[in-house]
Amino acid sequence: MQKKIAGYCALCISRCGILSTVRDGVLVAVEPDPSHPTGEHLCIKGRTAPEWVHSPDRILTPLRRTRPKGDDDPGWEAISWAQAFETIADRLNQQARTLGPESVAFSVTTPSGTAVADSFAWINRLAHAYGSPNTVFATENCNWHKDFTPMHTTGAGIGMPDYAQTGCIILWGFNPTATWLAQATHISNAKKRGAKLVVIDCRKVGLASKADQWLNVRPGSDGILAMSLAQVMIKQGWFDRPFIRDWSNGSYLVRLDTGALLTDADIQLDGSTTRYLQWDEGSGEIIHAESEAKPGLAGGALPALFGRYQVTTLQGVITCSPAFQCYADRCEAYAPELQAETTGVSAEQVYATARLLHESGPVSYFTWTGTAQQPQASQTSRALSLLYALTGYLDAPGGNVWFEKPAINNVFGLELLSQGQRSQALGLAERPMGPGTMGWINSKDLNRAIVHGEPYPVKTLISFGANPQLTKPPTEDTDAAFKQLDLYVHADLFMNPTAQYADIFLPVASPWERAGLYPGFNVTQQAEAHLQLRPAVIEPLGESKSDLWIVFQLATKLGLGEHFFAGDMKQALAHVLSPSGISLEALEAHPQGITLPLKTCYRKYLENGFSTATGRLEIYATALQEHGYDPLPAFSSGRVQDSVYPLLLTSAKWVQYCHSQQRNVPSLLKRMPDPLVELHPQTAGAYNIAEGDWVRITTAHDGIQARARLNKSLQPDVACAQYGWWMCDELGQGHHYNSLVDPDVIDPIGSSNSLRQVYCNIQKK
Ligand SMILES: Nc1nc2c(c(=O)[nH]1)N[C@H]1C(S)=C(S)[C@@H](COP(=O)(O)OP(=O)(O)OC[C@H]3O[C@@H](n4cnc5c(=O)[nH]c(N)nc54)[C@H](O)[C@@H]3O)O[C@H]1N2
Ligand SMILES: Nc1nc2c(c(=O)[nH]1)N[C@H]1C(S)=C(S)[C@@H](COP(=O)(O)OP(=O)(O)OC[C@H]3O[C@@H](n4cnc5c(=O)[nH]c(N)nc54)[C@H](O)[C@@H]3O)O[C@H]1N2
Ligand code: SF4
Ligand SMILES: [Mo]
Repeated sequence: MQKKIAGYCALCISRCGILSTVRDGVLVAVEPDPSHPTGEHLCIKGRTAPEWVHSPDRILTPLRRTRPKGDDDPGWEAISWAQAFETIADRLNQQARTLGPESVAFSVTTPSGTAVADSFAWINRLAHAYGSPNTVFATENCNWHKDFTPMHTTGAGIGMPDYAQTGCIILWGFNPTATWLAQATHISNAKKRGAKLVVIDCRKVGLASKADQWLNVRPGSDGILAMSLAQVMIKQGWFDRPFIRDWSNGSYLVRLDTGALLTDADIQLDGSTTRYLQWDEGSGEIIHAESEAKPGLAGGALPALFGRYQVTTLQGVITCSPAFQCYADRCEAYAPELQAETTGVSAEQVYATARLLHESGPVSYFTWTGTAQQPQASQTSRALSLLYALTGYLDAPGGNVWFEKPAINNVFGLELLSQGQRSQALGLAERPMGPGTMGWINSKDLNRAIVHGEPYPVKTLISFGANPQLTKPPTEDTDAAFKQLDLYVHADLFMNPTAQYADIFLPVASPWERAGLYPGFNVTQQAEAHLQLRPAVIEPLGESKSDLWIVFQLATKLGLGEHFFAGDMKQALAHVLSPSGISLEALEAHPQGITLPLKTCYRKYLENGFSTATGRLEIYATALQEHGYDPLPAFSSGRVQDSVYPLLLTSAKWVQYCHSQQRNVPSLLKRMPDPLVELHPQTAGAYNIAEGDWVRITTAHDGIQARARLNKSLQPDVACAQYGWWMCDELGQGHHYNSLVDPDVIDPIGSSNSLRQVYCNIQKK
């Protein structure tokens, strides 16, 4: 019996539309479904999914450890689901009473590189309903700077390029050919229709070969490069002046003595501290920002963006400048001529790129981990948001937009946590604007709480996938933390180096064995309007179960059924769907999904303003300033290189694998059998290294092995290596990229690690 069933590949963020062929209960083939809005192409991971689903390495029963942690063999013993839940629920109930629910941390793998997106919101809801503000995941090195940091500037994430209408696309530290196939497809289409392309990447990879401008930036200097581009655009007047004047706080006056925005309270007793002041170029006087004509409408006043003005305040006469002038001044320090050596990009190329942006709008951009895994990632994100704001195409046709998506109920459940509990999120006190605000914590803070009880003890970890032993830089506490946990539960399809520390392992069904709801496929308006309930195409293997089932079972056993539809998953999904107007039954009857007739609404700020503290796009980030951070981007040029560690190492993703996964898929391993390090041929020559040689990479923290691949697109002193390797027989241990990284160097706002700015040495093995 053979069937072909429509669905989507859930293995990464691309969520490509697929047809799965099932023969006698076995998944035998996966092919693209061209009728699906993301079904034009399929990558090799999707095509080889049958090998992954039916891998002999799948763990198919719940397991309990019988030997001490640290032993090579955990002495796994099969147990029943009932036994597993009893142990977990007893422990969680008891710990909530004795140490408080914050002493239990939850963990989840990345929804962008796994199928855990099916249950991501529900896993977070479980943590919140239980009372824990501590869910550890990859966010600080993954989506935080794409989805959350831009809020400090525009009140929203970066949105999505309107590829169908854009005139010029910037891909900044983002290689969709390897990481988001559906975007790569639309970029290629836009390119064919004549759109320009700018790629900013330290390797000429993916679409960079088709780019009109490829900027070979030195790892970690992206923020500086963004300021260089902005300097040219401001100096040449190549920016959307009316948009900046009317819709940003660039026209608000800044007191140059204190750096604060000038408000009504500065000029009159009992004045408001939230009424901002501008300089009217027409009358040569200060005016109240909001009391004049509605921004964008002719009202007589012409707020200045440049200049220095003397303003009489209650404290005397002080010098003020529009915030935009302060930004322009800051950009001067990063003028392209001054920074070419730091960024590796010539002043001529910066100038030519700025001109291209000016002449070929509407401009759109996408950025991801190339700019996020750096110790200055938050200010880098700010610099990118500001540069983009200069173009004026935010939320405009052909710019970065927010396609209309099906309306659904959000079940993330942060509101289930009291303010008191929310404020206990580990790391939130140190970084009040970081992921802690969403109940997300990082591994370093978690390890410290487990090992040192600081600021309070954490003794239990409930993990849905993830492999932080390899995907995060190890801290001195990492091993001790995983050994010291009283209870560590890991739910996964496979055993991994982190799961080896578990007390209880729960077997998870693959996305082909369970249903999954996806409300919006991101990349175009049509895709974003597509709502799909991916059906299970085969029975769950062995005793494996979906993450959703595990969450709902655990919730009811903990007495939290009221927040989980008394354990009824169908009712829960129907609740999620209810605002969309599409029923669960309708989606079940249409496994290929249903596209709603939604239309993009552009320039929503004309109606609503921006969701920032001042209600305007914030050139001057007032919320950051309030928390003691610089309201304008500022960057250090990084460490001066030394002779011991002369090379600058970064990392990237390849199409064959997601992070530390899929190394057990024979067809993929055949294509990419060893961890790679890319080196410039000249550099390789200087170290007597040839293509394919094993190389040792050393930093102040560790040394690892990788196979050399020569890549002449790199700058000679830059290298790029793979992370996530652990199954490699030839050399056993010693491929752990992140062990090279200094775990103590983190972004002060968002806490991202320095994964892409690692000073190292290499040697032929
Ligand atoms: N095949 C595959 N696809 C994936 C994933 C996967 O693991 N494998 N993971 C998914 C997830 S979770 C994510 S977050 C996304 C990430 O998707 P991407 O951000 O596209 O991932 P990367 O390839 O790691 O990084 C993009 C580019 O950044 C460049 N780069 C490195 N250092 C720097 C730098 O300092 N500056 C600049 N400008 N560029 C730099 C690299 O050369 C690389 O080409 O992919 C998702 N899709
Ligand atoms: N040096 C360096 N390090 C990086 C990065 C980098 O570019 N460079 N990228 C970072 C990024 S962007 C990310 S997102 C992180 C990712 O870090 P992690 O979230 O730790 O990702 P993986 O290594 O892919 O681990 C995924 C685990 O979850 C399991 N899994 C897969 N699907 C499911 C599912 O549906 N349910 C459950 N319960 N388990 C599942 C897999 O079998 C695997 O064991 O890595 C980060 N680490
Ligand atoms: S890009 Fe590959 S892994 Fe990602 S959804 Fe598409 S087919 Fe699956
Ligand atoms: Mo990620």
